[in-house]
Amino acid sequence: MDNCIFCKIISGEIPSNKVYEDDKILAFYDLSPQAPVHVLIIPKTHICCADELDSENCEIVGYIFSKIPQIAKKLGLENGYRVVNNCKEEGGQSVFHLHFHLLGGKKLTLQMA
Ligand code: DGP
Repeated sequence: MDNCIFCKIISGEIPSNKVYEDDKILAFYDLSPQAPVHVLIIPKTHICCADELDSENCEIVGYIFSKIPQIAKKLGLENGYRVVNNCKEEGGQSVFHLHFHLLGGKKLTLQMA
């Protein structure tokens, strides 16, 4: 999609530090890490946000979660991690291409807002 930062990362137009890639998804380090390990996992098809998911396109979410254990292991997150999705403005979303934050590398506190 034009003017989507993450679509440009997928196409290679914007460089990223990749952790995992296959034909459906890409995982790369977040530019502004909020934890010692902070990776973003995105589908290669453009979906704006979790609120845009429906029965036609939601399969990719299960696929992403099926790959998270493998990605977490590669990142050394054997002791645990957090997966976060921010949805739309009031949910704290700033990049409008569906993504999951994979955070870890320390004992995380519960911060709801
Ligand atoms: P969110 O606020 O949930 O939409 O998270 C968007 C994240 O994307 C935020 O943590 C910073 C990250 N980010 C924004 N632009 C870039 C970029 O160009 N490269 C990388 N690696 N991360 C980015």
